[in-house]
Amino acid sequence: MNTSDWLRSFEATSAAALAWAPAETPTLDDLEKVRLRFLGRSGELTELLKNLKHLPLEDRRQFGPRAQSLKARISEFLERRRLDLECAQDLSTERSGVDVTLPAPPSGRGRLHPLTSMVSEMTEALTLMGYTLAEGPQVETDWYNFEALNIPAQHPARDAHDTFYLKDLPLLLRTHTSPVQARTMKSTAPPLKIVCPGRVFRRDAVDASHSAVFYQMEGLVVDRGVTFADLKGTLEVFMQTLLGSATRIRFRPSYFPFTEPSAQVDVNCLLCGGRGCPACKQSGWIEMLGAGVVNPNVFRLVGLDPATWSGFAFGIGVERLAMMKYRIPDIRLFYENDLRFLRQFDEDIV
Ligand code: 2U9
Repeated sequence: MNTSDWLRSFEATSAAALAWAPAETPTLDDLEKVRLRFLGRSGELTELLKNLKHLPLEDRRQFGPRAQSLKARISEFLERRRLDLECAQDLSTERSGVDVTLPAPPSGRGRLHPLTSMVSEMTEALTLMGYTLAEGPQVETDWYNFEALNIPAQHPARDAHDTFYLKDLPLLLRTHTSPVQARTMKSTAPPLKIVCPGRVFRRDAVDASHSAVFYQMEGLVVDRGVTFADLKGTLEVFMQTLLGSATRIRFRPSYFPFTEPSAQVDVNCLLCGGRGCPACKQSGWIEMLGAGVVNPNVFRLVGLDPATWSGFAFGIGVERLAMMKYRIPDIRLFYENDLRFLRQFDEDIV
């Protein structure tokens, strides 16, 4: 074969190779046919390369590299298409049983824990009435948790607080949120109107209505000339905001070391509408809050003059309210994080 014959073949092969367009959806077989046509043992390019040796040295030097580069281009192109095809086949539903075109399953939207939303709702009911949020540490000193609240050592009220003490430290886990109010009264000059929600701890035996960890919300107002009537009006509006405008409350005498006089406050039973049911022990009322007029001793302990300042305070258990509002029979449900329970509180996604 002379150079001009070789060149003619080379041009024809190049044109054929460059004109070759894969079928729209080539199969692996299509690709193999193309590979054999050009690069097979007696493929068009293979033959050309074999014939190179019959050309004069000069011509070999000139045309050899062009033929090699065409071979490399075809090889590389076919290899890339082969990998694409294999990949597509692996992903195909038939092969893998997985339809990669399906939309991903919803990842699930998080939401606030029902107790967190209950706390927010309760806090908002009071901030609407002009209260400010106040928070404090969960680990407290004996002074803020007890002494400042008129519960000195040996006071019988301490027994009811089954306290967790920290090992080797003069500290405890707060048994109520009242130390937050004591701290605020010491740090901030009255008048004050604060709402103090938070986690509290008691070494109680756990059952359907007791948990060693629970949430409380307390409110405190300190001003000149505050009366028991202000307390009654506030709690009525507070409960009506949370439970509906038909809600009624009633006061019964009680005792707390930090308030005098003190009261237990009941709301009419939501479950039976006041007619009487097992939840309200047939009375039509459910005990919901504790409250009272701030004891002058508490003012003195935090450095305020009880002749000038007066106030009222109240406390409410968050779980207890949520249990009545959502008819939850067992406090432990709030702390087990069973998704079947938590999902019942999913908000509508708009
Ligand atoms: C200061 C002065 C007075 C807070 C009060 C209650 C009544 C009360 C309980 C309700 C249910 C706690 O979660 S519960 O068990 N709370 O009955 N708390 S008056 O009085 C204060 C607090 C701080 C300085």
